[in-house]
This record gives sequence, C-alpha cells and structure tokens, in this order.
Amino acid sequence: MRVDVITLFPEFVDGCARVGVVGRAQERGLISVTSWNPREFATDNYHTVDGRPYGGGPGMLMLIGPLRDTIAAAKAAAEAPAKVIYLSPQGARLTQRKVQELSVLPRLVLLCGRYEGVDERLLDHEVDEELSIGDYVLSGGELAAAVLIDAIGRLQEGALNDAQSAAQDSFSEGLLDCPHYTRPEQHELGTLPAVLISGDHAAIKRWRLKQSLGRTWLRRPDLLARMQLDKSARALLEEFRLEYFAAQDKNTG
Ligand code: 4HQ
Repeated sequence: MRVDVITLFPEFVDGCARVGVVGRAQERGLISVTSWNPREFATDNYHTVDGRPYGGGPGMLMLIGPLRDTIAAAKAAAEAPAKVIYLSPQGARLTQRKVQELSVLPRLVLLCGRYEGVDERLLDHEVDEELSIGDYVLSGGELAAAVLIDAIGRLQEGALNDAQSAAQDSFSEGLLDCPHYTRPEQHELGTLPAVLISGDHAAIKRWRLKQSLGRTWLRRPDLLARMQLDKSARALLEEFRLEYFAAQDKNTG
C-alpha cells in the first residue's frame, strides 16, 4: 500500500513511519509513506498556507489553493486510485473494522489540518472520507494520521513476524485481549494462573477466551452488548461472573 500524507510537518510523520513495525514494513516494501508539504505549493513570496476565517472568530484556516495543488501532486505520483481521508474530530470514529477495510486499499492520501482546520469547500470537493481517532482535540491531524498509518501498517501481509498476532488482537474478534504473563514464574508481585504452565493447550485456550469475555464485560460492556455470543461463550462468561462475584464477596465480607 502507498500512503501519501499532506502535512505542514512532514519530518514528524516520516519519523513516525520509520520506527517499529511500520518502519520494518516500509523496509520490507509492504507499505510506503511519502509526505508532502503544502507550503511548497504556495504561490506567493511568503509561502502562505493559511487565511483568516470569513465571519470573524479566532485562529486561521488552511487555504484551498496550496492544499488542492498538493493533493493533485500526491495523486499524480502513482497510478492507482487514491482514497482521500481528512482527519478531524468531526469525522466518523476510527475502529478496527475501518482499519481492516482501509488496509486492503492500494492507496491512501491523508490530509492533516493545522490551525482551526480547512476551508469547507476543499473538504466537499477533494475529500472522500472524514475520520476521527477519538473525542478530544489535537493541535493538528499529524498524530491522527500516524495512528491510522500504524494501525494499517501492522495489518499489511508480512508486517508482523507472527502471523497469529494480528488475529489475536483486542477487537479483532470484538473482545478485549486476555491478560498475559512472562518470566519469572515466581515473583513477589504474584504467581501465575496455574493453567498457563499446565501444558494443556485446550484448557489454556478456554481460560484465555474466558478472560477476554470477562474483561470485556467488566471494562467495555458497550462492546459486549453488540455481540452475538454462542452458547459456550455465554457459559464461559457466566463462569467468569460467578468467580468474580465470589471474589468480591470474599473481599467485602
Ligand atoms: N484534530 N481525530 C483539529 C483532531 C483529530 C481527532 C485534527 C484537531 C484536525 C484541524 N483528528 N485539526 N480527534 O483533534 O483526528
């Protein structure tokens, strides 16, 4: 997949895409991230990219002209059709489902706003989709674009060394991840759940699913409410609940 990012801070986005799993995915040729600075497409001597809002009010907006020319240049840099995404709090919330959907496209162009945002006419005519990474306000779209690139990059075929890891993620089956433990087996902070060193792989699988169901029930009931649990999953969750209430009774006397 090819990702072109339109940003006033290209070194920031490039830096994010050079490290970790996404950096390795770039080295493996699975994804390529190219940044474009609209300032280089500004036509006046001052390289102006912002303007004051009509109607008054605080802050500045990004001008149509430089952004439009940057988008056109980015699109023209490769053959495949690109989906243009604007990152903003007004967008639909980014979910793992949306990440999976976008991860199979050949190309994305990500538009990062600064200041108070972008002239609405540019959004109307040049943007295919508006996405938000959450209900809070950033000082620019770059971190949101980096989040999207990270989530998409790790899903590219061959990006993760263990092919199972993507399938076992939180949310990939609509549930939160189970707890994990590593060495040492004995530690002053606590002991291991015995099943994990039993060698009984079926029992371990069952325990992990039960923990995932239980944690989703405790921490994200909203996720559980939208799921269709089969009979065995419902039974596992009931087991978790009984143990949870029993432990609570013990602690509260
Ligand atoms: N911003 N999810 C305002 C965000 C944001 C978010 C990006 C701040 C766009 C103009 N982007 N600029 N939340 O807060 O994506």
